[in-house]
Amino acid sequence: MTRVFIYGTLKKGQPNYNVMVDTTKGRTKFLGRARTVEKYPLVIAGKYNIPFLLKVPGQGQRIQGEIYSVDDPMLKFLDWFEKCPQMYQRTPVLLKVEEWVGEGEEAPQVGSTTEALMYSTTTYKPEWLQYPTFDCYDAYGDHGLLYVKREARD
Ligand code: PCA
Repeated sequence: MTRVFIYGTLKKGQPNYNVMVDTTKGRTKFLGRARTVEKYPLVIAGKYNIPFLLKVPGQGQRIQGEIYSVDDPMLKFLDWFEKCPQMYQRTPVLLKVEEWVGEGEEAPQVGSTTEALMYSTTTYKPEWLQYPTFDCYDAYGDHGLLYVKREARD
């Protein structure tokens, strides 16, 4: 099992959450919520309004998201789904735990620091660094940049 930090469309209530609970792809277990220790620019970019966490630590905001434990088939599926490593790269990130519901011996304390893997990107257009940043992605937020699901793209 691998711990993954989810900050975008795969979060609960977001357009791709169905993937996280699709048991034909693999298994996921929600462990809790956390915020990145470092700031990152989380922007919404491109004609499909895709959320991108740019691998530029120190800029932007501390990002809020969810930690899941995923099995190998699900991890493989998520890599495919997130076009990793072409579009996003899956790399470790330091997190401060805000809520923990996962059971087991390795449960971190709320307020402590833990690590997980996340899908961020080093391949972005320079102008994206000027875009508004978000700390907590919501596809349906008042920014109006509604995410375009894969099946609806042209
Ligand atoms: N899916 C991944 C990365 C960005 C996205 O939309 C996530 O939710 O963390």
